Amino acid sequence: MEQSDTIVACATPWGRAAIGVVRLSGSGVAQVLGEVCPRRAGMPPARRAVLVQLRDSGGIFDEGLLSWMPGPGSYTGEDSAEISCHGNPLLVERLLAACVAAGCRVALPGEFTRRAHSHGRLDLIRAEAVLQAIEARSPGGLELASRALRGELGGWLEAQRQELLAIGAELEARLDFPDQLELLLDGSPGLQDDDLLVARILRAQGVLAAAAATHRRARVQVQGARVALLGPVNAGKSSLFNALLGRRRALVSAQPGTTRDVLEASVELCGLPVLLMDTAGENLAPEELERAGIELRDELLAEVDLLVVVLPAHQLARREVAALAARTRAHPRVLVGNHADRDGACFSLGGLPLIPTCALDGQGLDALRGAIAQALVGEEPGESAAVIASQRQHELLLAASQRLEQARLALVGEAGVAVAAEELLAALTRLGEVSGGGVRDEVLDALFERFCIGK
Ligand SMILES: Nc1nc2c(ncn2[C@@H]2O[C@H](COP(=O)(O)OP(=O)(O)OP(=O)(O)O)[C@@H](O)[C@H]2O)c(=O)[nH]1
Ligand SMILES: [Mg+2]
Repeated sequence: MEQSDTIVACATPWGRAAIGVVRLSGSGVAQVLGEVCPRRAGMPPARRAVLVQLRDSGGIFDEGLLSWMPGPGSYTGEDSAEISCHGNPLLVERLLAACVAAGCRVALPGEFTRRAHSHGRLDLIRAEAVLQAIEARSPGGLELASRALRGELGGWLEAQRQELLAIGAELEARLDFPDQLELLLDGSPGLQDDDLLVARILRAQGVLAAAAATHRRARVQVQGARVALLGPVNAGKSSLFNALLGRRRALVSAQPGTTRDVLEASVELCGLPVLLMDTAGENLAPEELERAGIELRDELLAEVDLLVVVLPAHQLARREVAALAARTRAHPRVLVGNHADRDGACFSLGGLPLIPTCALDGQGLDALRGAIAQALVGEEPGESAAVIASQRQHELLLAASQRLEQARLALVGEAGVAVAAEELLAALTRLGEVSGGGVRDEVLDALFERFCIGK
């Protein structure tokens, strides 16, 4: 991948639509435009849409709107352009081919945003926020992305960095002037005694740890979670699936083995976007078709974030129940005792509590929704001014807070000021990496690969 290439990509989804948008970036854009949509008047005014005719070696094939955005004030920091043509994939394809014939290379996923980052137009926090804005599956996730894009997260991070720098200066002073510290402490109101410094490190560490702890909920808000209902045949999985969705999506019947294919539907549970899946029931002696359904279900289980194991509360002695309880032990799961309205219903299995539900009258559904949300995101995190949706940022903040903890322990223990100063420096480095300082190329590769082509 050459940074100097002029790149082109379609920035809208593939398919028929009102328009299709093709994006270009790089030093050769003006020349490419001169071939693909030449104007007698030369280059159009910057950042204004003008009507142009699109042409290739076969002649004029469409007309569209061209926006010319010369660097360095563009998204990528390079000369850039966007051409909106009519939204037929054949036309978009032809426009892309015309740009390639005029000297462009087709862009890699995320390459426009990566260029924006390498030209200093976007730090990594905002580049990741762009990705979140595209990926977000809930209004809450969009809000997080928008706040990070507006620089709130970056501002918060900078404030933490300044605080660590100030703590670092205090540590350095203790290292540089160990003998004169008494004197310095007396003479300089900026220098505090060790207890205050330790408290200050503890506070900074708590702030970083609290921000890192917001990650589980934020990640689900942005990416959504996959939750599968499974259980013995006739336990009422499809009935619960319908009840949670609030509409009749799955077939329900008293005949065991009703569900065979995996059914999926999106639903919001306690404000979290969830892809809910209904699956074929566990049956110890399945007929062939049912067995195929069970295989399909088992393939899927590796990919889900949470299992809702639906058990018939009035028939917990069934062999399928014990088999399922054992088989799902290692998965994150919520155990449900459905058919709570039946005689003999029991809500404990081998000492584990079951959430009582009745899919017919909706009893226990709110408790089930709450238990699913709780299992997905854990306890509500405590107050934090920053919310972290990116796994990468989460790990860095956690690492920084752990380094601060080490710094504090060094200061109160045997290790001493020099070790504390080293740990503090390491925490600062981690913090710097959040916005992109000193981040290795492989990390950038992995990050931008997750973008779509054309972004
Ligand atoms: N009394 C009572 N009946 C229920 C309850 N939930 C489901 N049923 C009934 O149990 C039967 C089986 O329900 P389904 O939802 O199809 O069960 P399933 O687990 O999806 O079954 P398979 O797809 O065959 O694995 C139907 O007749 C439902 O009406 C409940 O909570 N109480
Ligand atoms: Mg079913």
